[in-house]
Amino acid sequence: MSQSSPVDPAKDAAARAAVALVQNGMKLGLGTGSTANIFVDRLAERVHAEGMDLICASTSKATAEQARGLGLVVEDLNDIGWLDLTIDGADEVDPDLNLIKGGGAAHLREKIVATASDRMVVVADQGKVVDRLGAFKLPVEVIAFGWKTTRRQIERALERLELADRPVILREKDGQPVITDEGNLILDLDLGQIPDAPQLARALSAIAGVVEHGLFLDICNLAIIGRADGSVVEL
Ligand code: ABF
Repeated sequence: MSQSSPVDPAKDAAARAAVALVQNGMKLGLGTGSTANIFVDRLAERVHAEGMDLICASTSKATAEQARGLGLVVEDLNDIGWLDLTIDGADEVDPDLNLIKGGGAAHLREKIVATASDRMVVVADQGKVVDRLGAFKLPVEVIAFGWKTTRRQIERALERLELADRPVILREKDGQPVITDEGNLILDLDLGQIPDAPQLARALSAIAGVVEHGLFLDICNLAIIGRADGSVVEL
């Protein structure tokens, strides 16, 4: 195990169930975050126990380091080309399998990897399941150049969508802006509720300076939701 803290039983249950979906010879996308990390741990256990051959692409430097440290083969997505399956975490999952991702600041690579996969499966604990997306602050990765202007454009877009006065917050850690693996910044949109996610996604994607938003619409094929008692449900 690569975790030093006790493993959350709900996340572990989801991760174990996802490992069962992996078949020998697959090209596999590896997600980012604590649940994806548990999946990578469990995957490595199975790969070594069964002598499986897999080629993995990672959604972050952190997961690539973890996976390689556990003896998994991680290659550049450009060299792999296309993936059979990606397993990743999420910040919110709605009943239609639409997601908010990006709490770990990795949603740009996560979306590239997920959409280069035949199948994308989310692993999450019950707390991530919502009726409607938006309580989790929506992450938007933006170019550092002119980011304050980009923020203003986002605020204007929100006004047009009757989401005026919702805070758009530069993500910081230890008093410094968070820098993504691609060298960009993150703006977190505190929306409370998203009335029309496709409309918001289109509006954000149309803004110069926005690299990618954390709405994953019609990308996820299955969500494996773990519960504290070790059981799982599928959405
Ligand atoms: C990544 O990790 C994200 O897109 C999401 O933000 C986060 C979920 O992390 P955790 O599993 O730790 O809740 O998948």
